[in-house]
Amino acid sequence: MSGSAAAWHPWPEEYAARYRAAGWWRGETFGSVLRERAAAHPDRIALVDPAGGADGGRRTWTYAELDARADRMAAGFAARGIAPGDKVVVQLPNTAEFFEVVFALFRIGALPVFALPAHRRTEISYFCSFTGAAAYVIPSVHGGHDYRELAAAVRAEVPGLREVFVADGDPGAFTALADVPVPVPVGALPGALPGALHPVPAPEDLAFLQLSGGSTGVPKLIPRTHDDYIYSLWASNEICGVDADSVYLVALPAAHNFPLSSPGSLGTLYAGGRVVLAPQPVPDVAFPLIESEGVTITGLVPPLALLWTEAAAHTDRDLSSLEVLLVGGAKFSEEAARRVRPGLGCTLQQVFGMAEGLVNYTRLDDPEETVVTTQGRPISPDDEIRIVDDEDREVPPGEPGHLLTRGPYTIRGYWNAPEHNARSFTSDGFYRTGDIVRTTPTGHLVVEGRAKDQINRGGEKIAAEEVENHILAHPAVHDANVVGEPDPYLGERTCAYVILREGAEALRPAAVKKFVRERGLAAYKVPDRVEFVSAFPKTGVGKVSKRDLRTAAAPLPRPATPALTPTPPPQH
Ligand code: AMP
Ligand code: DBH
Repeated sequence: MSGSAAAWHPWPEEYAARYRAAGWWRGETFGSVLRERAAAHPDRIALVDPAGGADGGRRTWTYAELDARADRMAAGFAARGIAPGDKVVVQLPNTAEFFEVVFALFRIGALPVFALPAHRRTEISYFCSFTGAAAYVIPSVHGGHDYRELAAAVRAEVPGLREVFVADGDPGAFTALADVPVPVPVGALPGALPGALHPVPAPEDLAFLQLSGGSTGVPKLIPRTHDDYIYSLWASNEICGVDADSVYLVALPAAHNFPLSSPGSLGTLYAGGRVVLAPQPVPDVAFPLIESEGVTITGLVPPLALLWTEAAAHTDRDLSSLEVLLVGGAKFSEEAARRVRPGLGCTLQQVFGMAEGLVNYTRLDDPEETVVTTQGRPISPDDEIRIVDDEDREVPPGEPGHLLTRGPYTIRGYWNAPEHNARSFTSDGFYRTGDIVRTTPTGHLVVEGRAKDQINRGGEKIAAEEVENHILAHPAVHDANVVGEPDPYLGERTCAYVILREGAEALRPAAVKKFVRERGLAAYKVPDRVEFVSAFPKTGVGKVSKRDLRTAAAPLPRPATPALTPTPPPQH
């Protein structure tokens, strides 16, 4: 069965015992944590959804309210046949319902599969069919996209998908999320649903499936447990100074691992703090929220951090409550990093993390030089780091090499992917991150590059192979290679080099982009540039040299349109 040991790789018992004995794994579940916080401080505000009210105005939920809502939603899901171990694809924007739904699923031991609002038919159908999802949760319309149409297309492709829940507005042919909750008697046990036979999820059970940017033809799913993820939350809170007085702004898409857990919304809820949901990450939306809600901490990808730093110079908004800005997801240049403190008046923390586990932070008391020149050091004393050459031999200290890692919150295998796991994990359980790093004498990591065949487009990861496969489906295309090329705003953007079939009618770049888009792929995966060539550069052994393709990149035109970052930067 999907939730069973056959589908994922729990930590070997000796490691699990060690992580428990060390105090990293506390034996808590998300359901029990929320219940405890609600009991300890029922009236504290947990969530602020600035546009979530019935009239489109500000809406807040206290801890008691979130807890009660999660219970009623859990009971409603259970009544509709969602059972422990079931997968539910959750594709919600930054709204309070995201938390109501995921805590409800946590309570019944059903597993959210965290899709991003940008995902489209191809990705969602894959998540639904690959996980055998029982349900799919969407907004009605968001960002100009009608998710009900998307759900109808997915439903047609994946008949096993039993239910689609629509979180707001007109549900169309589907079920309104508001019709799901059922009353639950007061005082129900943590996680136990009255009238249901469901066992309470155990701390070592899977809590959800997170997505990997990946480097293969299809995205991979990352199985995370209550124990391991909750450890990454409270330890991140200690490192980032998140406590009950913190106000965390979710600027990036809520389901992404970074704003979810580093320390993110879930870390902040663990600490009893307040989470503010920004509908958009742009300064025009975020700055007024920082001012009115007294935001103390947030996390951004580098292009947005640059945008905010520049916009701060011209804003009338009072940003003085902001104490910490986390920047990660892609390499933050030293020059940009130096501008954060003078520009925004807050402390920068670089964060180099991955949904598979390992997260590194610069520390709040690190010297400024360390903060601007490194990507931080691991959360845990039990994070094991190896930096190796192509033959898996350790490189001398300070030399760049492949980063391998193992530890109390780093997975031992992707979900249901035995062949891929054989490549992505060593036989002794280290995850091959695909990143090239070096260490400094202080134990901080500096990201030097990447060995995986992936493009990091301003923090959005794109597996080259996935996009290549879609381009190859075009009848006029003989071969295709997708590589990253420098972009002044995004860091990297994508270029597809395409060889047309002999005798095929000439194509325009726009036709290739349209073709990829119409295959139902997230917009950020559509190549920024398409170049037609007659041959690819080859390596000595005759393989396509992506390195040569990258350096063959054309001169930089205007910045590409960002995905995580909706408006282009101001032009100077
Ligand atoms: P994923 O595995 O999809 O969660 O993406 C994680 C990857 O993002 C890492 O393995 C890195 O390649 C990249 N990444 C995340 N944070 C940083 C950072 N601060 N600097 C450079 N690369 C980063
Ligand atoms: O890029 C990431 O996946 C990432 C970046 C920063 C991440 O997962 C995280 C922090 O937790």
